[in-house]
Amino acid sequence: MTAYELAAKEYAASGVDTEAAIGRLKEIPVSVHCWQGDDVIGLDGGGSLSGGIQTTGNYPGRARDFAELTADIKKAFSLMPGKKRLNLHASYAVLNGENVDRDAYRPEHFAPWVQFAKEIGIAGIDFNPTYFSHKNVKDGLTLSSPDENIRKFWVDHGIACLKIAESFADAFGSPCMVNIWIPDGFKDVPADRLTPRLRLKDSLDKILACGYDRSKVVVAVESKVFGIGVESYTVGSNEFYQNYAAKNDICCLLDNGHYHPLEYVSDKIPALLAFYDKVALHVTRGVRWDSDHVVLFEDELKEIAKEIVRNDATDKVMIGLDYFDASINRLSAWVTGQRAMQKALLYALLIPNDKLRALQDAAAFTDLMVAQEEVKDMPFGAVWKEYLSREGLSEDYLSEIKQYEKSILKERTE
Ligand code: RNT
Ligand code: ZN
Repeated sequence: MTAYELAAKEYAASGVDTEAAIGRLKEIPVSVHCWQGDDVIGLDGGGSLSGGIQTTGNYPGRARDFAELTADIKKAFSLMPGKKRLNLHASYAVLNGENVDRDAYRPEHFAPWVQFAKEIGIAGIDFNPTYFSHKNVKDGLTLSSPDENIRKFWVDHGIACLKIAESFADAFGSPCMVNIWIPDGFKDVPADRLTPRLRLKDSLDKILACGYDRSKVVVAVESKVFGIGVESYTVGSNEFYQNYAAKNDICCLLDNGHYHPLEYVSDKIPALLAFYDKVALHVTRGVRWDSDHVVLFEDELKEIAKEIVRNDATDKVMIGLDYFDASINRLSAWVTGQRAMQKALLYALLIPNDKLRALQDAAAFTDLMVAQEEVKDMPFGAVWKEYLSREGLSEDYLSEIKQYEKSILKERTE
């Protein structure tokens, strides 16, 4: 018997069908962010990152233009198992020298991305207006700015992005998720916490009133607790956005780096599933702060995956990745994080969830504890390897990436 056959037998004895798990896993889309490839710099000219988020490190080989970024994405995606979507920021517009600002971007500025995504067999594109790294971030504020012209510019940017998102939905026949995150906040104690939030509310109302097609575009709002240089107050806080989303029938995006350290997104997912049809995620790994380290196969990631799988919410929870490490090979960062997400989903699919739920309902907590411990030393690795080989991949992705580093990345000198 092969290692997989032995594993399948052992799982079957605990009531788990490994074939069904593998079959489900390859259908769960993961939206992979484009911004790991270039340290969130973008292609539309800013050149540096602002907004209280930060990449650290100076590993050679950063993608500097559309051609380099797409080449890296193509290579990295070829080493990722499962169904992939591509998550783009508006700052990745391909402008070809045209003098146009973010309030007037059009679908044609992203046509090369659509073509590229189709060429490499991507299932769909998701989108993000870019409210940072731009001269119109005035005094750290965008949609909540007291300056009406600034607010108008960013409202128009939001509307432009919804139109672009519709074009992505049309191109792939698959709805596009648009996530709104703004960096707005204050470094030190504010004199007024309400008015900026009322201005943000009004700006969002104006964006949503543009008449976008809700069957094609799913809008999400992403809250945050604090950013670097904006430690004391965040306009788009959790309570603000959760209420805004509920009242306006849009959805919340939970980034697991955006809460106090002992608040868990795995616990927030089922809370929101009780009220919302859709919940969006930015899966990341914060080390002491929202540091966006590469996602690893760790406990909280497993808990997040469990909440998606055991609540039958694989079509309700839109999984997106959001991390950026500039201190290591960027392709390896991409693949390691995406594979970790897939591993966590497989791990959750291989848990006898009905059995465990029944123990909980029967208040059989002793049995439940023991059964949950047993899950941890099941032969997960053999099923993972089998899944990879059926996806045409092996466990080793690093040798290929090192080869690519040698032949392609080394040639890129700043
Ligand atoms: C920032 C948010 C946001 C960004 C990306 C680039 O704290 O997490 O989602 O990381 O949009
Ligand atoms: Zn995020």
